Amino acid sequence: MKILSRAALPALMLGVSATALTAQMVEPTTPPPAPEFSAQGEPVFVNRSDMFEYRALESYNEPEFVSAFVEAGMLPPVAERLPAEPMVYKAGNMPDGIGDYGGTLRHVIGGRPEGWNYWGGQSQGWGGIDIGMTECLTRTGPLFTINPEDLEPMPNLAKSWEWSDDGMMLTVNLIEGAHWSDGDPFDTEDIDFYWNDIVMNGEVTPLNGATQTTYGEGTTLEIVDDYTFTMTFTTAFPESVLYNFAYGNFCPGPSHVLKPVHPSYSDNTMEQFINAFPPEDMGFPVMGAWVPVEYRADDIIVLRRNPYYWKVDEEGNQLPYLDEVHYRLSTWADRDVQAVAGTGDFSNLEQPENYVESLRRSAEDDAPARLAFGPRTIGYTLYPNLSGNGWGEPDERAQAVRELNRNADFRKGITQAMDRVRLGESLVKGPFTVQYPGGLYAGTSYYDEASTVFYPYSLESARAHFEAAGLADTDGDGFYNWPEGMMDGGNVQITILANTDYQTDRNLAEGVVAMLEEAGIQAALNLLTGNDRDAAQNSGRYDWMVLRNGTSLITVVQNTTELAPVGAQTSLNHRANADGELDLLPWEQEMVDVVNAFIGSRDAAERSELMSQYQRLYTENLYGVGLTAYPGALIINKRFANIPAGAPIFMYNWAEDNIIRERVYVPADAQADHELHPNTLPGDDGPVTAG
Ligand code: BQZ
Ligand code: CA
Repeated sequence: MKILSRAALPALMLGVSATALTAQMVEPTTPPPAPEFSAQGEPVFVNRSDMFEYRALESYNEPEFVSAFVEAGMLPPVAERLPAEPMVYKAGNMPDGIGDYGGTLRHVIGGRPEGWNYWGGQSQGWGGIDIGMTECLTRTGPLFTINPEDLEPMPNLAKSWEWSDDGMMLTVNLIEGAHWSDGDPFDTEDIDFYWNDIVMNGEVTPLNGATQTTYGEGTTLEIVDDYTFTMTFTTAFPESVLYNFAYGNFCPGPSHVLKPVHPSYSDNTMEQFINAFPPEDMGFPVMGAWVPVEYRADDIIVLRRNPYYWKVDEEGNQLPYLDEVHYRLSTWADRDVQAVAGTGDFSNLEQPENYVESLRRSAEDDAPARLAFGPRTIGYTLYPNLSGNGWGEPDERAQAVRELNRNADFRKGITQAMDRVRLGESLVKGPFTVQYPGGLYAGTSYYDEASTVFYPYSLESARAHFEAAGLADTDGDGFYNWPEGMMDGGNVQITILANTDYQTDRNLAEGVVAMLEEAGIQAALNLLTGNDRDAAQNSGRYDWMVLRNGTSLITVVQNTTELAPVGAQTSLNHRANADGELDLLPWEQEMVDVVNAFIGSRDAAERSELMSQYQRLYTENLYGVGLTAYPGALIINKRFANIPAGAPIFMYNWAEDNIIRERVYVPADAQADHELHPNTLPGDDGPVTAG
């Protein structure tokens, strides 16, 4: 620690000797060991080719009620509704084999739909609804069951791809003859619109956000024919693009309905484009297995099977098996309660406050749902806004906080004010939570403990770092003041942005505020509901935020560009200002270089070494202040079959993707009468019956 040189001047000005300061500071260590917690249920590891293939079958089947639509001339025969070579799921990989048609899957979600324009960045309420409606070029959720030697994104809408010899070009082959749920052909018109008018248009960012640098600076895309396109890169073999072809990043929209209302092809403003498909509008075309047919605000969204879905089982049964899916518009906590009570069918148990009651209820003989804990992949980080050049238009106070955030001593003070044992126990007692330093998760493939720097809890050391950052309690009220001439010398005040839709997020944010106050920093909560919180984060309108981490810190290969400010809009907590300028700190630049080198490398040993460097840069410099991490549990009603063993609630994606819902079924003799629109198919204005 070069504390003498850096802190000497401010310390001497405050009459505290620099040596006294260093005596109070507690050195960083490596992280404390995680309490043993073994996940229940192991995945059955297979190769992707064991799971599915693309193949034409002799004949195809559909639910009886759908045939009535064909007989009434309302639909083409099923063979014409399917691609030449549909995706065929192999029975050998289905835990409970070929399924029965019928049944309803009842999700409960805590989000709310803003509209159907996922490509305009609108949320549909999360909880699996967008994952199910928007299918993407590749798929990664189910990768938790794939053998490490075959670990590469699964083909999905892209059925195959080839690299050029020099690795500078990728040729992508789409599935041929698939249709949107309204019968419109799926082809490279949809790719062209998505790439040129959404991804490369800096004014709009799709939900979960592919941006101009997600596929590498300077990358171009060319359409070759109806089902083929190429991408040309500026570095060789950026294989991470295949992961960024998956959910969230390359999920093309229905260009036949989006293009006519896009600003480049109409008189609409971007705002009008984004809001062109309100949740009340039914019949929005999807590539997913189910299509919205009913929306009642704050009550429910009902979806019915997509008659053009492009996947079948080995006996030629067009999928999905389940005819109807609900998203009850409630709260995330209620999702847990309803799943264990049996009035809902699915939950990712991710809020530890509900663990004890959920475990107790699920242990009873007559419990309606199975509950299985997975690996420790749910984690929270306290992120500083590291922009010093105006991202999010800060006022004088907010700008002053950001200047502090960019000071290593201030960040060290913040992290050493965190008592992570107390934070974890405030959520749940027992072997669940671990003190999380931040950065890559312990127990994951790129984690390297020796590269992980942990700053232990110490109020004394926290205060020493705040003083080394030039702060002093000049009016003796127990809270640090701004230096003379700044903000009228009043107390430093920082705000903590958090998601009010989760008890856990609120508990952690409240704990952070209390601990900062104990260390002499006044903090206030800024609790916003999901969609507003996400918007505040993405526009940089916050000082610090409590954030539940995404997949990038768990798998590294999914959403890799999120790991550092490699592009203007890729980082979680440091994006470019309105002029497109990123004012990276030196160690941030090093992180960017390491992440870019990782993206460009095909050498496993080199990639591991680069991620060790990343981990040291992240945890030593506190790109984020880790708080706590713990295992989640999957809760699913016992009547459902084909649930893959060991499915984690969160890894490459959420369980709503991981369990492959289009293969899930309810055995005929266990189907309950939950259907709200039996024997109907999606129409332009809602559910329609045959004839
Ligand atoms: C899972 C998930 C499926 C988003 C969302 C929500 C948004 C965030 C995050 C989770 C919910 C559930 O998480 O909590 O268990 O069902 O939907 O998408 O927190 O506010 O923006 O990143 O995935
Ligand atoms: Ca004060």
